[in-house]
Amino acid sequence: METMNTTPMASRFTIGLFGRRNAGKSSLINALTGQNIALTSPQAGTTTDPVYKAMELLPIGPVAFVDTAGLDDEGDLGAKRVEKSYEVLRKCNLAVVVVDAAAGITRFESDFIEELQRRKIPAICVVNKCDRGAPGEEALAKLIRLAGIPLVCASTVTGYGIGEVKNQIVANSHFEDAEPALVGDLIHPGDTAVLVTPIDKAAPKGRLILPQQQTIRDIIESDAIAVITKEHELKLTLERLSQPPAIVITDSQAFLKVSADTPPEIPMTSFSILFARQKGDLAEMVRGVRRIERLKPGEKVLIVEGCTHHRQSDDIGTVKIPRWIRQIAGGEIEFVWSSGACFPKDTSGYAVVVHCGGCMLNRREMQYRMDLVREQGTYITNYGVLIAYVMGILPRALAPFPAASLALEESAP
Ligand SMILES: Nc1nc2c(ncn2[C@@H]2O[C@H](COP(=O)(O)OP(=O)(O)OP(=O)(O)O)[C@@H](O)[C@H]2O)c(=O)[nH]1
Ligand SMILES: [Mg+2]
Repeated sequence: METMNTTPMASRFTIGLFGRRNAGKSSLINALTGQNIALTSPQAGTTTDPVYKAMELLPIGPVAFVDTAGLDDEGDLGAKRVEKSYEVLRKCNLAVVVVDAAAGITRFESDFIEELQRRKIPAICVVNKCDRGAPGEEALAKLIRLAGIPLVCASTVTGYGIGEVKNQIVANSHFEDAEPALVGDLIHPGDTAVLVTPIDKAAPKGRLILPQQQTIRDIIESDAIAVITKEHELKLTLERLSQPPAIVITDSQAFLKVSADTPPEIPMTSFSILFARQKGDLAEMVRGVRRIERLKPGEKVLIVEGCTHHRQSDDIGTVKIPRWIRQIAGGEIEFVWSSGACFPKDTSGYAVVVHCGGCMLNRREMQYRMDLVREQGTYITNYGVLIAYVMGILPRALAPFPAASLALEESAP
């Protein structure tokens, strides 16, 4: 379970273990971590749901291993489990495909590796149970050819090859798709950044929400100073500072007041715009909001929430956003909602996808969703960009980001 004292799961380098039932996926997690944390047994189908195990794996740092159900599970329930194993891919930075040396690579592994390549997820293959007989030269060549990814022979029972599995995990872990800066590139050491976080009935008790925590962390890590206030004290806060802050960052719901209370020469943006930039492509989100301006009555809009953890009665995704979009479009628009893991593979029937901030999604998953939508000729935007647009302050909120500002001008109707 994620707590305030651990690295958030979405920020951990996530390593999924996949393979047929009984291949030794759970045993491999135990061997890699040196702990007995995953349940193993000779019974096929021991692991039924994805299980996340957070740990430190040097030199990578905080990682999460994901143990999954077998790719060859059968029956209605089995098919659902296989689907869940595939869903884990949306969070994976690296996949380990585990194969029983005696069984070799079949269409279960090949289909899966194909999906990995489609999603551009780096992967390695572990040929397990080599204590019972390692593949000969010819068999090994065939396995390497069929897998098409780096391959290691190992045994979780004797420990043979486990060190090499670790080496290959490290060698194939690509960090170029690690998350870029949140605010670090907008501030200098010694700068002050003012954060505005309304505390209303929707705010969680006794703490700040994850995007706020992460922004504070990024500011102090940049040797800058974070000053945090509610929207009502913003004016006073700015008066008290002896120098104007480098930036004011607000929760979208306080946009109007914060924009009014922040002098125009001080850059101002929102948490959700910062996250939209970090996780995806802000310029593309801006083009998506422009597409909403061109909506015609009868067109369809998909609203996607990455998680369901802060649903309220006057829900932004179910009430406010549809209302705003109908107003912008000036007519009846058909809305469809999806949430959690179920991002539809086919979005071609929609004019625009409106996505939540995606605080529970990692950058890779957000990129995958954006690519999918783009390939199908659909537009995408997100809550934060749309709210800024509706409030009439999108140009100001985008001013710190030249590429996105340009996209806003270029895509003007
Ligand atoms: N001989 C031998 N047996 C192994 C090895 N690794 C795992 N096993 C055994 O294979 C069986 C299945 O191991 P698990 O780790 O539960 O396999 P799994 O892939 O997680 O299986 P499911 O959860 O059922 O999909 C257990 O009886 C393990 O003890 C190995 O390297 N050599
Ligand atoms: Mg298992």
